[in-house]
Parts: sequence; structure tokens; C-alpha cells
Amino acid sequence: MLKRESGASSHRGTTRREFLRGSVAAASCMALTSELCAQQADPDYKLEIAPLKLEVRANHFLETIAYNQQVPGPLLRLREGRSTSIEIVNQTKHSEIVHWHGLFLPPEVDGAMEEGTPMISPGQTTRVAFTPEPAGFRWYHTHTFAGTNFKLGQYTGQHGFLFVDPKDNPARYDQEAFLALHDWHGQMLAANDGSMNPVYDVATVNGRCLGFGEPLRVKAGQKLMLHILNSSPTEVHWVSLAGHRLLVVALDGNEVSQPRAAEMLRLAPAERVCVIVELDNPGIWILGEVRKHIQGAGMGIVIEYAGSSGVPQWRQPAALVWDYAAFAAPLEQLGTEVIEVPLVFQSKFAGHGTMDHWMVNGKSYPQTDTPTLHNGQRYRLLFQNQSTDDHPVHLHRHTFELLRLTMGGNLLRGVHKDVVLVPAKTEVAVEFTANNPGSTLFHCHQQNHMDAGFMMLFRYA
Ligand SMILES: [Cu+2]
Repeated sequence: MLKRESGASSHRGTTRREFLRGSVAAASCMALTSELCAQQADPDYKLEIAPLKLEVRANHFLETIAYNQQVPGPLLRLREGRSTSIEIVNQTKHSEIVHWHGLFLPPEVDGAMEEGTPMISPGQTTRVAFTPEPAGFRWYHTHTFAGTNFKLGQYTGQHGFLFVDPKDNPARYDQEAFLALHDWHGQMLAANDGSMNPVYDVATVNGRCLGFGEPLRVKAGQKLMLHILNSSPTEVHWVSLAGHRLLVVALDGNEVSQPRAAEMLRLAPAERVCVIVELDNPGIWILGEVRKHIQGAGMGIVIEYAGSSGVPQWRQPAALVWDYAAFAAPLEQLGTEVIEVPLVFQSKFAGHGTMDHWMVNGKSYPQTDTPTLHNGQRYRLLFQNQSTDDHPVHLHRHTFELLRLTMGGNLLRGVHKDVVLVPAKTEVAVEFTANNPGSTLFHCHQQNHMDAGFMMLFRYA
């Protein structure tokens, strides 16, 4: 990394080496890429990874790790096609790494050590520079191993919103808000089959329990855009906004071909949903988890219309309904020239009191296969979930398109995502074009599953 020379030292007599370094830096700014220039100027953003006592409700603190002493971390608002630089300081006692989820980055920047991104040592400062694409709702989060340590990895507060504004932005709303759903204070408990799974007793929206902190203030007659992220380490969430319907316009930050109103949303870990709300029902409402015990643990936020007062109101939706296909257009026929890659998900009971091991095509990471991709080739991933758990699987550095949600089901197009929930005992097919050479990680986004072997790498020829 190039360092900028301080002005003070050059006044007192610059050494030849310093002078040369300065000239080289100045010359590179004219001749080299804007990414390199970005490394020499002040960074656009700074992230400090450090311990935090997070107040989730009045006088109730959780010890965690966060970015810039806040949960979620700062909103990183970037512009499509414009390079940015972000300085990261690790003030914790263990190595860390930041993954830029949903962006098309080189493997050395993407933020997965399995792809070759360097870890950030305790006390180390590093800087990343990139030109963000694609436009839309992305996020950033830690990508470390946690095992049974609930003070590490995605069990912590290390997550934040990243939004890439498109070059031309048609504003279709008056106000926007970003909301992150998270579960806290986990412990491993034995399920009926004897395997260990995380359970939580605190749940939050933007790091606070329902009723603690400021409500989201809105005005009647306006359109509200909500960017909702499930940053939970392991849990799927269902949310609803009492008194309102939610027009789903984008999934994982990518506009869907069929925007459609929904009574409630389902978000698997790492998924994002963008909705537009017509603010046409003045009052004090709750946006929250529809399952009472999770809303009771804190997962909710008050939506307050200007001029309204009273106790926040909740209305229980009739049924849990969510179907990715509702936002897709029908696909007439399967593409040819596509290479199929079957990926079979299975668990291996590892003994009572132990977490299951996870396998893709019969092997656990790092023994999993590393299929070779060819640049420009279209691939069809056939996820065959033979286990009794649902898995939110994530492909790094690429976007895929949903093709089929069950074996022999309708063919779909127009829903582009980077995470898809593959329910137990089903087969889901997605397609993507290999267009970003470099090591590419594929894994289940549930922290306890990826830690127990549910990961594999694709490599490019
Ligand atoms: Cu999983």
C-alpha cells in the first residue's frame, strides 16, 4: 500500500527516498487506474472493527463486536461506476475480514479467505479500493469462522448496509429507510435428533428491541421505500407491517420482473427485500416478526405517522405465505448451451452434543470438489437438498437467476439473486453466467453450517 508523505516532514528536509516515493505517487495518479489513486487520498469510508456494549433495550447491554461502535455499521452509499476506497482497522484480539456481499469484486478484495482475500490481523489497518457494481442494495459483514463461539463471526454486530446508487436514479419514493433483522445471545441447544443448534433470546431491528429507541417517523400520503436485510447468523424471518401492504420491487437488491404486493415477507439469512409502502393509513403501527415469541424477543420497530399518537398496533397476518415465483415471469423453454452442475446437500450426524457435519456432493470443506468454470459459459446449478434443514445458499461475486423451485416445477425468469433458500427435501435450480474470473466461494449462509463444512470453491479455467 502506498503511503502519503506528510507535509511537515518535507519542510524539514525530505530524504531522497521520500521524494522519489512522492513523485511516483503523483505520477501514478495521472497514469494509473483510479483505484490506485483512491489508495493515496483520504479514504471515502473508515470502518473500525472493535468491541461494543450494545444497548438493545433500556439498561440491557450485549457484549459484541461492531463497526464504528454502532449496529448496524455505517451505511456505505456508493455510486455505480465510481471508484471508492474504504479503510478498515481491526481493534479486536483476533483476525477479521470484511465481505462485500452481492458485489462483483476480484477474489483478493471480495472478503473470503477461502478465495484468497488476506485476513486483517489484530491491530492492523488495511485499505480496499474498488468500483462497485451492480447497482442496488448490497451489504457488508464479517466472514470469519465462529464454531461454538457466539462472540465471533455473524453472531456479532459486524454487519452494515451498502447501497450502490445507479447512474441514473429514478426516485419513485419520498422517504427511504434501511432495516436489519438480527438475532442475539445465542447458545447451542440439542434438537430432538440430538444434534446441536443455535437458539437466541434477543432479537432486534437495527440493533434495538421493539419499543426501545426512536420510531421510524413517516408522513401520510407519501411513498416509503424500505430496504430490509436479514443479517441473522442462522434464522429465517417473517415480517409484516401492520395496517399496510408491501409492494416488493427488488430481491437481493435486484429489481424483480413482476413487482407484487405482499402481506408479509420472508427473508432467509443474508437475503434482502426492497418494498414500497403507500403511507395511506395514519396511526402508530408495528413492523415486526409475525411469530409472537420472536417479536416478543424484540424483533420489531414502531412506525409513527406525523400527528398520530397512542399505543403501537399489531395485526397478525392470516398465514405465512411467500413464494419467489410470485415475482418471476414464466420462462418458455430451457436454454441449451448450459452446463448442469448437480450439488447434493447432506448432513452427517457427528454425535450427541455435537454440531452436524455438512456435505456438498458427499464431502465437507476443505475436501469439497472445486469445479472449473469457463468465462462466458452459462451454468445451471441443481441444488438437491436431501437434508431435513432449509439452507440459504450464497454464491460469491456473481448473480444467479432462479430457474425452478421444485423438481419438475414451472420454469421462471426475471428473479436475480445471490442467496436462495433451498427448503428441506427439495430441489431448486438456478442459472448464472460465469463472467467474473477468479476463485468463487459457494456456501450455506448459516454460520453453523458453513463452519461445519458447507462450503465449496469454484475456480475458473
Ligand atoms: Cu445450511
